[in-house]
Amino acid sequence: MRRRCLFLASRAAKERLLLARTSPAAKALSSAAVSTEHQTYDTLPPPAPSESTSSQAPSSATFAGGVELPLTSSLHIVKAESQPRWPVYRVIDTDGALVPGAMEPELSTELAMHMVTCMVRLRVMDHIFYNAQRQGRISFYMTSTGEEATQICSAAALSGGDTVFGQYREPGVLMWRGFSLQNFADQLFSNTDDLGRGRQMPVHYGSSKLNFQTISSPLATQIPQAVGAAYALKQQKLAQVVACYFGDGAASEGDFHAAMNFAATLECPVLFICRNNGYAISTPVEDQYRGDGIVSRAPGYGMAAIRVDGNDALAVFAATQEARRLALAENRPVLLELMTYRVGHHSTSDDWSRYRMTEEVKDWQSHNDPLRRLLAYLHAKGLCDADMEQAMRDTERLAVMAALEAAEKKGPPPLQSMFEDVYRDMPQHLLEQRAEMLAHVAKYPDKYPQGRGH
Ligand SMILES: Cc1ncc(C[n+]2csc(CCOP(=O)(O)OP(=O)(O)O)c2C)c(N)n1
Ligand SMILES: [Mg+2]
Repeated sequence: MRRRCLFLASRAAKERLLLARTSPAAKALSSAAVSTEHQTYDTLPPPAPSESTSSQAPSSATFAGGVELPLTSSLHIVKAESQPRWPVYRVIDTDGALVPGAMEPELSTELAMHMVTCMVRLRVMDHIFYNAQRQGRISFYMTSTGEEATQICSAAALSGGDTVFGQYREPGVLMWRGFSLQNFADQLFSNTDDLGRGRQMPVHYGSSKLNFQTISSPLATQIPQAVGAAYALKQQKLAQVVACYFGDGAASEGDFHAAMNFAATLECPVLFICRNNGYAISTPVEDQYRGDGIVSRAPGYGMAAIRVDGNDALAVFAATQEARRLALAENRPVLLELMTYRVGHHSTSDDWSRYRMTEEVKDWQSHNDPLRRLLAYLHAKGLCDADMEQAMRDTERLAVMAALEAAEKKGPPPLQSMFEDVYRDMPQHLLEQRAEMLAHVAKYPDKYPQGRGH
């Protein structure tokens, strides 16, 4: 009976196709055929035998794609809220103590100390550049306060050859890879040493040398691009993955869903690293989605996934390391949802006090700070104490101030550079535009800052 049913269904489909091909008017008939088919479908099979009364009833059947699916006679609509919540993987608790039963990842003293140094550096850098924006020295800035572990400890588990596609709140990944404080400062001032030559907003960093694709402002565009890059790596049989970072808000974009499905079906070695920091500017996650965060979407795409305490440096490191191993070994995407909290404003154009309570922010700062947790863990191991931490802060403060002051003194990139870097040989129309612009600047020197265009 099952075969007969499938046969009739496919015959109906063929008839529809033929009808649709014969005449435009047939479209109406074609849709009528659909409803007929539905009725036929409903009436043809025998009533589903109740599981308790017939031991002869098949327990499964083959459906689209040739998959064998279990059958049930119980009419039961599954509600998302009845599904169990995804647990959060944690290695150290909020006091930095090892969680009972957790395995410590293999982490050399050198690596652990480099992690903490980078976390301190990022925090100090954020503090100083945020204030520089408030003083009007730079036009825009975004801080990562509270999210340092998601960036630095995931980056620590990647290989330098892996390509990174970031959103905008991942300077720690670049920092881990060796982007210097001077590189950051030069980009923020759009000066002549800015690797992007002043063509991007502040914080939209990029570095081809460090395999970090330049940030773009429109949300989620990097996600399908990352999948394409991962597919290319796979085709070239390179033992590398792509790490793609994005926020909980970006995961609401259509690009996110398209990218997930492509990555799963094309079996691409890509790590989707979602920083779930509770907000997309002023929109809290309660208004962003109705499911269990971002991680719960992975099984729907046929994708491996893990939810991680993003403020636990060791958990982020271990989970990313294992996800990378899996992505490479099995050529498959892995989604990581790193649960964290955005302590600062969304950006210097935002004011968080308009949409959240001070107590909420203070609570995260005092009870769940990723840097405090890692420092406490290292302190217990005798690797770091308060004096060392203070010395680190002092060193980094001096280094950031030196980079800022040097960047501020540098002039802007030459005006004619805006015509470069797209074509190897500049086409005629750009040559003409460049000449016209230079002639204009030469004619009105008092209207343009000194040094520009020369
Ligand atoms: C396509 C698009 N829509 C809207 C925006 C404006 N916008 C910039 S950042 C942002 C919030 C993104 O939140 P999330 O992805 O959670 O990242 P977070 O800022 O929390 O790190 C929005 C809505 C944009 N840049 N691009
Ligand atoms: Mg967010």
